[in-house]
Amino acid sequence: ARLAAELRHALDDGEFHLLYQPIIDLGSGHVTSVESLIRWQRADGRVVSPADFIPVAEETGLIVELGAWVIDTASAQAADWHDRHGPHAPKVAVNVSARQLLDPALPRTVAAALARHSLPPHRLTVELTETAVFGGGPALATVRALAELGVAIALDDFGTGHSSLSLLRTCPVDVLKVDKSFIDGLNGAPEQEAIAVALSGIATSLHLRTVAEGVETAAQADRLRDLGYHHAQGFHFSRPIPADAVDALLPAAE
Ligand code: G
Ligand code: G
Ligand code: MN
Ligand code: NA
Repeated sequence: ARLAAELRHALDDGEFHLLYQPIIDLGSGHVTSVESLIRWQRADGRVVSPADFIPVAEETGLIVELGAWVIDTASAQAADWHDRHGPHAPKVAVNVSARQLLDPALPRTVAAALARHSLPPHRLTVELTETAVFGGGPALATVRALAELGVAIALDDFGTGHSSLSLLRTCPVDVLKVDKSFIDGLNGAPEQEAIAVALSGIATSLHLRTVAEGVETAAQADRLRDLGYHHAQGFHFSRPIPADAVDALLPAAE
């Protein structure tokens, strides 16, 4: 209960900020998009991980307001990069939790942020987990409404949730983010590698883009390129970093 009250004040006092983790095109080596990841820096300077406060924000429902702040802030940043770098600007992904997806106003929240910042919809990606979408009903209807806005839909932590394959038929999906647990097994664990290979094949046949998550070594990156993965993300390339540090990784604006 105390944490819940503190989160409320933190939002009012502007104690949240976003970091951005680069997502790299394995072919060109360029940063083509970034995933926004929220951080809470308390007044005393301590940084709290979202793993510790997102579940509380979900339980209390504050995630709806906090999520709207994330969507607006990430859209503003995406528009700023787009203004300065044009077609070479990184696209920006936001994480949306199960509770947010049950809010029927979510598509309006996203549409308002796009309009406020004049951001072309395809420059924003919404990351959802299979589990959040699973079960169809209102969550699935909301995903369809988001897709109709023109934002990209990514399935996060893919392969670890429920109902993976039937979901690819019923849910509009553009990007599969293959979970780190399968990537960890490359160069050593044949069964994990077999799954990473199969997921790449499925994605390619369905014309989905693939992002390998949690890439920590050059050997994994090389193997993923050979396996036909399009994009990769992980500490091997970059940790989550502030927006101005992303700028330094982009080709100089014309
Ligand atoms: O950045 P880090 O790896 O510590 O993130 C931990 C977890 O918090 C991940 O599951 C990530 O998806 C989630 N997370 C990070 N930022 C956000 C956010 O803005 N909104 C939601 N709903 N989840 C987030
Ligand atoms: O659930 P989601 O995929 O949104 O979680 C993103 C989380 O994964 C972030 O907290 C981020 O810090 C973390 N992460 C990103 N790349 C790596 C990596 O290469 N290794 C590890 N251990 N964690 C990573
Ligand atoms: Mn994610
Ligand atoms: Na993930």
